[in-house]
Amino acid sequence: MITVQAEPYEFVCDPPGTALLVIDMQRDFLERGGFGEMLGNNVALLRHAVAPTRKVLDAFRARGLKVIHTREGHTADLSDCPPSKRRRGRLAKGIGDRGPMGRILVRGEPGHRIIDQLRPTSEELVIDKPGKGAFYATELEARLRGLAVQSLVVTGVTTEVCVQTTVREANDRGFECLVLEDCVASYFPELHAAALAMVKAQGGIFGWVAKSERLLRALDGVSIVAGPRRPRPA
Ligand code: C5J
Repeated sequence: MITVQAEPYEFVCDPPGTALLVIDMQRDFLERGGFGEMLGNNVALLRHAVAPTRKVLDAFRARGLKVIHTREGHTADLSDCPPSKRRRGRLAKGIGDRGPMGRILVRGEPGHRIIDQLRPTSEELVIDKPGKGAFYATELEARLRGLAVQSLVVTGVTTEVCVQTTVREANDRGFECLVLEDCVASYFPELHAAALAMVKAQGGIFGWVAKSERLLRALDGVSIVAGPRRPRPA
Protein backbone atom coordinates (compact mmCIF):
# COMPACT_ATOMS: atom_id res chain seq x y z
CA MET A 1 0.00 0.00 0.00
CA ILE A 2 1.12 3.56 -0.63
CA THR A 3 -0.17 6.73 0.95
CA VAL A 4 -0.39 9.94 -1.09
CA GLN A 5 -0.77 13.28 0.67
CA ALA A 6 -3.95 14.49 -0.99
CA GLU A 7 -7.10 16.48 -0.37
CA PRO A 8 -9.42 16.15 1.46
CA TYR A 9 -7.22 13.55 3.19
CA GLU A 10 -4.62 10.89 2.38
CA PHE A 11 -5.27 8.67 -0.61
CA VAL A 12 -4.27 5.08 0.09
CA CYS A 13 -3.95 2.55 -2.72
CA ASP A 14 -2.37 -0.74 -3.62
CA PRO A 15 -0.08 -0.12 -6.65
CA PRO A 16 -0.87 -3.43 -8.43
CA GLY A 17 -4.59 -2.66 -8.01
CA THR A 18 -4.19 0.88 -9.39
CA ALA A 19 -4.29 2.07 -13.00
CA LEU A 20 -3.10 5.35 -14.43
CA LEU A 21 -5.88 6.71 -16.64
CA VAL A 22 -4.72 9.18 -19.31
CA ILE A 23 -7.85 10.77 -20.71
CA ASP A 24 -8.08 12.09 -24.28
CA MET A 25 -4.58 13.57 -24.62
CA GLN A 26 -5.28 13.77 -28.35
CA ARG A 27 -4.18 16.12 -31.08
CA ASP A 28 -7.85 17.06 -31.57
CA PHE A 29 -7.84 18.74 -28.15
CA LEU A 30 -4.23 19.86 -27.73
CA GLU A 31 -3.17 20.97 -31.18
CA ARG A 32 -4.31 23.68 -33.55
CA GLY A 33 -6.91 22.76 -36.17
CA GLY A 34 -8.67 20.10 -34.11
CA PHE A 35 -12.00 19.82 -32.34
CA GLY A 36 -10.89 21.98 -29.38
CA GLU A 37 -10.02 24.88 -31.64
CA MET A 38 -13.19 24.44 -33.74
CA LEU A 39 -15.10 24.96 -30.50
CA GLY A 40 -13.40 28.36 -30.19
CA ASN A 41 -10.80 27.43 -27.60
CA ASN A 42 -7.16 28.38 -27.13
CA VAL A 43 -5.57 24.94 -27.20
CA ALA A 44 -2.27 26.23 -25.81
CA LEU A 45 -3.99 26.36 -22.41
CA LEU A 46 -3.81 22.56 -22.15
CA ARG A 47 -0.08 22.15 -22.79
CA HIS A 48 1.08 22.60 -19.19
CA ALA A 49 -0.39 19.22 -18.26
CA VAL A 50 1.79 17.31 -20.74
CA ALA A 51 5.19 17.33 -18.98
CA PRO A 52 3.92 16.30 -15.52
CA THR A 53 1.74 13.61 -17.07
CA ARG A 54 4.78 12.26 -18.91
CA LYS A 55 6.65 12.03 -15.58
CA VAL A 56 3.82 10.06 -14.00
CA LEU A 57 3.57 7.84 -17.08
CA ASP A 58 7.31 7.13 -16.86
CA ALA A 59 6.98 6.28 -13.16
CA PHE A 60 4.14 3.81 -13.85
CA ARG A 61 5.95 2.25 -16.80
CA ALA A 62 9.21 1.89 -14.90
CA ARG A 63 7.40 -0.13 -12.23
CA GLY A 64 5.28 -2.24 -14.55
CA LEU A 65 2.11 -0.61 -13.24
CA LYS A 66 -1.07 -0.49 -15.28
CA VAL A 67 -1.65 2.34 -17.76
CA ILE A 68 -4.84 2.94 -19.72
CA HIS A 69 -5.36 5.67 -22.31
CA THR A 70 -8.67 6.90 -23.66
CA ARG A 71 -9.55 8.67 -26.90
CA GLU A 72 -12.77 10.49 -27.65
CA GLY A 73 -13.93 9.95 -31.21
CA HIS A 74 -16.43 8.43 -33.57
CA THR A 75 -16.58 5.77 -36.22
CA ALA A 76 -16.20 6.98 -39.82
CA ASP A 77 -19.95 6.66 -40.49
CA LEU A 78 -20.71 8.64 -37.28
CA SER A 79 -23.28 6.01 -36.29
CA ASP A 80 -22.05 6.28 -32.68
CA CYS A 81 -22.41 10.07 -32.60
CA PRO A 82 -25.79 11.34 -31.45
CA PRO A 83 -27.11 14.03 -33.83
CA SER A 84 -27.40 16.32 -30.79
CA LYS A 85 -23.62 16.14 -30.30
CA ARG A 86 -23.01 17.08 -33.95
CA ARG A 87 -25.46 19.95 -33.81
CA ARG A 88 -24.12 21.37 -30.55
CA GLY A 89 -22.31 24.68 -30.84
CA ARG A 90 -23.62 25.47 -34.35
CA LEU A 91 -20.05 25.05 -35.57
CA ALA A 92 -18.89 26.08 -39.05
CA LYS A 93 -16.76 22.91 -38.95
CA GLY A 94 -17.64 20.17 -36.49
CA ILE A 95 -17.52 16.44 -35.84
CA GLY A 96 -17.00 14.47 -39.05
CA ASP A 97 -16.08 17.50 -41.15
CA ARG A 98 -12.66 17.71 -42.78
CA GLY A 99 -10.15 19.93 -41.00
CA PRO A 100 -6.37 20.44 -41.09
CA MET A 101 -5.86 17.15 -39.16
CA GLY A 102 -8.33 15.07 -41.13
CA ARG A 103 -11.98 14.49 -40.23
CA ILE A 104 -12.67 16.07 -36.87
CA LEU A 105 -13.02 13.69 -33.91
CA VAL A 106 -13.16 10.63 -36.15
CA ARG A 107 -11.27 7.44 -35.25
CA GLY A 108 -8.15 6.75 -37.27
CA GLU A 109 -7.74 10.35 -38.45
CA PRO A 110 -4.50 12.24 -37.64
CA GLY A 111 -6.32 14.53 -35.18
CA HIS A 112 -7.64 11.55 -33.24
CA ARG A 113 -4.14 10.35 -32.34
CA ILE A 114 -2.71 10.71 -28.87
CA ILE A 115 0.03 13.36 -28.85
CA ASP A 116 3.56 12.09 -29.47
CA GLN A 117 4.84 12.91 -25.96
CA LEU A 118 2.28 10.55 -24.38
CA ARG A 119 1.99 7.95 -27.13
CA PRO A 120 0.82 4.58 -25.72
CA THR A 121 3.16 1.62 -25.86
CA SER A 122 1.95 -1.58 -27.52
CA GLU A 123 1.38 -3.06 -24.02
CA GLU A 124 -0.96 -0.29 -22.91
CA LEU A 125 -4.71 -0.48 -23.26
CA VAL A 126 -6.38 2.23 -25.35
CA ILE A 127 -10.11 2.69 -24.88
CA ASP A 128 -12.04 4.41 -27.68
CA LYS A 129 -15.03 6.24 -26.33
CA PRO A 130 -17.83 8.03 -28.15
CA GLY A 131 -18.89 10.11 -25.15
CA LYS A 132 -17.39 12.32 -22.52
CA GLY A 133 -17.34 9.66 -19.81
CA ALA A 134 -14.87 6.81 -20.37
CA PHE A 135 -17.35 4.25 -19.01
CA TYR A 136 -20.18 5.13 -21.40
CA ALA A 137 -20.46 2.61 -24.27
CA THR A 138 -16.95 1.20 -23.70
CA GLU A 139 -15.39 -1.92 -22.22
CA LEU A 140 -13.50 0.08 -19.57
CA GLU A 141 -15.38 -1.26 -16.55
CA ALA A 142 -15.01 -4.89 -17.68
CA ARG A 143 -11.31 -4.34 -18.32
CA LEU A 144 -10.74 -2.78 -14.91
CA ARG A 145 -12.59 -5.61 -13.16
CA GLY A 146 -10.61 -8.14 -15.20
CA LEU A 147 -7.36 -6.50 -14.13
CA ALA A 148 -8.50 -6.36 -10.47
CA VAL A 149 -8.14 -2.58 -10.45
CA GLN A 150 -9.84 -0.74 -7.61
CA SER A 151 -8.11 2.64 -7.77
CA LEU A 152 -7.57 5.09 -10.61
CA VAL A 153 -4.99 7.85 -10.89
CA VAL A 154 -6.65 10.27 -13.28
CA THR A 155 -4.93 12.62 -15.73
CA GLY A 156 -5.94 14.20 -19.03
CA VAL A 157 -8.25 16.73 -20.60
CA THR A 158 -10.43 18.53 -20.11
CA THR A 159 -10.84 18.81 -16.36
CA GLU A 160 -14.52 19.73 -16.22
CA VAL A 161 -15.63 17.69 -19.25
CA CYS A 162 -14.17 14.24 -19.88
CA VAL A 163 -12.09 14.06 -16.70
CA GLN A 164 -14.89 15.02 -14.35
CA THR A 165 -17.51 12.95 -16.16
CA THR A 166 -15.25 9.90 -15.98
CA VAL A 167 -14.47 10.42 -12.29
CA ARG A 168 -18.18 10.62 -11.51
CA GLU A 169 -18.88 7.46 -13.49
CA ALA A 170 -15.96 5.67 -11.79
CA ASN A 171 -17.11 6.76 -8.35
CA ASP A 172 -20.60 5.33 -8.90
CA ARG A 173 -19.00 2.02 -9.90
CA GLY A 174 -16.96 1.82 -6.71
CA PHE A 175 -13.55 2.89 -8.00
CA GLU A 176 -11.42 5.24 -5.89
CA CYS A 177 -10.10 8.15 -7.96
CA LEU A 178 -7.12 10.38 -7.34
CA VAL A 179 -7.09 13.34 -9.75
CA LEU A 180 -3.63 14.83 -10.31
CA GLU A 181 -4.29 18.55 -10.45
CA ASP A 182 -1.23 19.48 -12.55
CA CYS A 183 -1.86 16.61 -14.98
CA VAL A 184 -5.35 17.74 -15.93
CA ALA A 185 -6.17 20.92 -17.82
CA SER A 186 -9.01 22.98 -19.17
CA TYR A 187 -9.53 25.76 -21.70
CA PHE A 188 -11.21 27.57 -18.78
CA PRO A 189 -9.03 28.00 -15.67
CA GLU A 190 -12.05 28.87 -13.53
CA LEU A 191 -13.88 25.68 -14.56
CA HIS A 192 -10.73 23.63 -13.94
CA ALA A 193 -10.58 24.99 -10.39
CA ALA A 194 -14.31 24.44 -9.85
CA ALA A 195 -14.17 20.87 -11.15
CA LEU A 196 -11.31 19.98 -8.81
CA ALA A 197 -13.15 21.63 -5.92
CA MET A 198 -16.23 19.51 -6.71
CA VAL A 199 -14.25 16.28 -6.63
CA LYS A 200 -12.74 16.85 -3.20
CA ALA A 201 -15.62 18.73 -1.49
CA GLN A 202 -17.83 17.08 1.14
CA GLY A 203 -15.15 14.71 2.35
CA GLY A 204 -14.14 13.71 -1.18
CA ILE A 205 -17.60 13.15 -2.58
CA PHE A 206 -16.14 11.97 -5.90
CA GLY A 207 -12.54 11.33 -4.91
CA TRP A 208 -9.19 12.90 -4.06
CA VAL A 209 -7.00 15.63 -5.55
CA ALA A 210 -3.22 16.00 -5.29
CA LYS A 211 -0.23 17.39 -7.14
CA SER A 212 1.66 14.75 -9.13
CA GLU A 213 4.85 15.24 -7.07
CA ARG A 214 2.97 13.85 -4.07
CA LEU A 215 2.15 10.67 -5.95
CA LEU A 216 5.69 10.39 -7.32
CA ARG A 217 7.06 10.71 -3.79
CA ALA A 218 4.76 7.93 -2.60
CA LEU A 219 5.82 5.73 -5.54
CA ASP A 220 9.51 6.22 -4.73
CA GLY A 221 9.51 3.23 -2.45
CA VAL A 222 7.66 0.97 -4.89
CA SER A 223 9.84 -1.40 -6.86
CA ILE A 224 8.90 -3.20 -10.06
CA VAL A 225 5.52 -4.86 -9.64
CA ALA A 226 5.42 -6.89 -12.84
CA GLY A 227 6.79 -6.83 -16.35
CA PRO A 228 4.67 -5.03 -18.92
CA ARG A 229 1.99 -7.20 -20.43
CA ARG A 230 0.17 -6.91 -23.69
CA PRO A 231 -3.54 -6.30 -23.01
CA ARG A 232 -5.70 -9.27 -23.85
CA PRO A 233 -9.02 -8.85 -25.64
CA ALA A 234 -11.92 -8.24 -23.20
C1 C5J B 1 -14.27 17.77 -24.68
C2 C5J B 1 -12.89 16.19 -23.52
N1 C5J B 1 -13.87 18.79 -23.92
N2 C5J B 1 -12.03 15.21 -23.75
N3 C5J B 1 -13.74 16.53 -24.52
O1 C5J B 1 -15.11 17.94 -25.53
O2 C5J B 1 -12.89 16.79 -22.47
